[in-house]
Amino acid sequence: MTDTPTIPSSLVDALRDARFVAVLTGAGVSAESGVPTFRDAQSGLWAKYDPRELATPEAFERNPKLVWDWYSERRAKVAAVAPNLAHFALADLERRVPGFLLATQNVDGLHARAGSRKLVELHGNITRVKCSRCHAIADSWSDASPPRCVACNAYLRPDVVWFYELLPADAEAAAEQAARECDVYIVAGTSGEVYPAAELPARARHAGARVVEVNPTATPLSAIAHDKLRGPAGVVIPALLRAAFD
Ligand code: BV8
Ligand code: ZN
Repeated sequence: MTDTPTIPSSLVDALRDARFVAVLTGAGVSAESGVPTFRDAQSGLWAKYDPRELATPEAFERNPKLVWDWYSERRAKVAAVAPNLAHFALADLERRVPGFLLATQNVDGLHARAGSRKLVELHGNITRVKCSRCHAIADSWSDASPPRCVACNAYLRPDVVWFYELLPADAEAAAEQAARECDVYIVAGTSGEVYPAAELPARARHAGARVVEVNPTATPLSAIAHDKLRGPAGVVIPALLRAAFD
């Protein structure tokens, strides 16, 4: 049993008295569900590709079949796993504090499946598919690689944010506002290397929030975290809730 890091009593008080709690999550929060993180070596036929090269408009332009098949494999993996204790604890935290917003970089949809509602998906969602030209969301699609849009015949693509594409404006604005307004900012399971999401914890600290990092290892964000809870999110976040609310 992974031992739970000690939760400072001042953090417990801060969480209990918080008017607004904001959270940023990354791939590490889904690791215990069996979803490989971005830094985990890609397996099988994808081993020779850097995810950051595949997740770009250029890659899709160059080789639409390759990119579509990569996402199809990831979509199938995500459909075969379930949310873990970290996802459920964050959905529970949402119900225990007056103000709350969870901003995720994850495209796996596991937060929503765990019951999170005050949730914004900064980088989209892999279970959704849209047209690469008219952006119409497709409810169903052929098994072609990639399939085509019934309205304009352009290729369909996953409804995710690729590198060098802008984030959904409403999601980004909501995440920035939550960072400015929160009393406690929890950043869990992210390496803090992808922008603009990686700027959010610093904005929260700058606005006076207490920043809590949940990650087994140190990251560039550790420097701005008041609390560094070293352990897996599926152990640490439930422990945080037990300490503060049970
Ligand atoms: C944009 C969707 C405007 C697709 C993703 C400023 C400086 C430098 C570069 C830039 C900058 N501003 C913009 C850029 C460019 C770029 C960027 O940030 N590049 C980086 C690589 C330097 N940003 C963009 O392109 C963004 N768009 O800026 O548009 C623009 C336009 C034109 C030109 C310039 C700017 C769009 C970024 C979004 C890209 N899409 N995903 C898909 O999923 O396929 S990013 C994707 O990678 C994820 O969503 C996530 O954001 C990132 C992976 O990071 P993490 O989630 O943190 O995962 P990682 O594996 O790295 O780390 C896991 C962590 O978990 C580790 O720390 C590990 O220790 C920990 N962990 C492991 N197990 C556990 C655990 N923690 C807890 N519990 C455990 N059990
Ligand atoms: Zn179309």
